[in-house]
Amino acid sequence: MDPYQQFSHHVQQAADEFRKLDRKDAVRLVSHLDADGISACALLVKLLNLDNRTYSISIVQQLKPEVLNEIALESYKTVIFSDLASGMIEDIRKTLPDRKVFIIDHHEFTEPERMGNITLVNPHAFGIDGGKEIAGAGVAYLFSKAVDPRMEEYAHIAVIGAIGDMQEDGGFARLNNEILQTAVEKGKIKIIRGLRLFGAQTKPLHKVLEYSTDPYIPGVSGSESGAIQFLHQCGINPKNGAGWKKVKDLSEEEMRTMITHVIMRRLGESAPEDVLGNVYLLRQEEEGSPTKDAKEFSTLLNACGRMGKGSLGIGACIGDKSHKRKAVALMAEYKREIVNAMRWFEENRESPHVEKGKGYLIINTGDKIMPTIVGTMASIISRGNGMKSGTYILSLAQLIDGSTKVSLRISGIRDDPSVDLKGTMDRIVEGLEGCESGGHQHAAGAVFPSPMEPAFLESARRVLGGLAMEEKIS
Ligand SMILES: [Mn+2]
Repeated sequence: MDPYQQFSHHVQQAADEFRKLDRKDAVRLVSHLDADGISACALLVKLLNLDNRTYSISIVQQLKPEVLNEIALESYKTVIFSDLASGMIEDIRKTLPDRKVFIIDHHEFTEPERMGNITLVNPHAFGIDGGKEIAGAGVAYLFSKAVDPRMEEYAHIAVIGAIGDMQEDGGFARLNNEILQTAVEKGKIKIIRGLRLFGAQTKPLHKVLEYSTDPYIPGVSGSESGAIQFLHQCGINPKNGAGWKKVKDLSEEEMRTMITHVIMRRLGESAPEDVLGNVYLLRQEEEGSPTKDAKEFSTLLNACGRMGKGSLGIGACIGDKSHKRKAVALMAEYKREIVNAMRWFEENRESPHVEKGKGYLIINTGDKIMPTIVGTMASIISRGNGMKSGTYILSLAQLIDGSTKVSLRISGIRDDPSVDLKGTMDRIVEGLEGCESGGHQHAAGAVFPSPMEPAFLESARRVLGGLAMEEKIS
């Protein structure tokens, strides 16, 4: 059997285990708070609904030992973790020895000594790359479909999760692609070739162009007047009567003209035609809504999770109209939080909260910024103007429970294989007892008790400063 057949066989076995569970017993679900985690949870919720089972949900940023301790006090006989927990198998086995546990995940992990009562469904166990080929929602989809084939009707939710985890790159790799094909066959997703512009469904056209930093459009990105002027050059009136035109208002002819002009503007860039990509539209969603484009949908889910209202995102995924409306409203609040965070950063740039080192920036927000959006803030700063390419951005936020959450990003360089933020974070926390790290190549994080901040920062300065030195030499 090849690895894919083995994985599929294993998913089937896990589904058999699940079917054996008594319907009288409620199930405990715990999922990650990002778009992928919420999509994964939505699929499991759908499955439990179809299967006439009752359940209770928690959406968390990290699976900390405290979460496991709380579950240990509850009476649920079955616990399902999705889009997290692969790295916590030992802790789970020790804290929940008498429960049936399912881990439905795609994060890398080290094989534990014993699995005990845990059923792990993770492509990495079969040498399949869960970083590229399938996200947490995809694994949840395969598992759900193995339990109940009717779940094929929800394949598109797994696609939203994969997009949220940045697994789309001019198309999808094998497992994701199979799931996408099902969503297309079921009439849920339509793929169109178009400009890779974020917000195309909901924002005015000139705003979409102004905010486009990837692809970067010289003279247009970052400039509202530049964007309006650009549209006039294309022979497109940016206005639509009294309001502004959106991408959907363009004729095919206008769209083609605009694409040509964007490419011409980018002739000085390394890949000028790199503006076209696949756009994944959800057929059943309304035109112009933030849930029409799968990419925007994933942003909406992420916002719900980070604002502490993951259940709204789950409702939006499974088609609950009222939840969807509330989720869209929440998006505005989320944007305000980000604007506040960026304003705090601008105001404190020259204060002791922001430390500029050689090749790195450390931003200690204390308790001023929501811990769930500190990583987003670091990402925006890393993409901003005036940040030297290759600068490490480390941000810290204190949680009310007495721990500190850290995010690591890097500016510029996107496809440099020598960049490995997860590896860098692992080096920073090495030898720091009680400090947990995680993440991947382009984004990493850590959590530790707040009194450890000085020790953590000392190590971070040494590691990040050392990387800046290495780059100079090479
Ligand atoms: Mn994920």
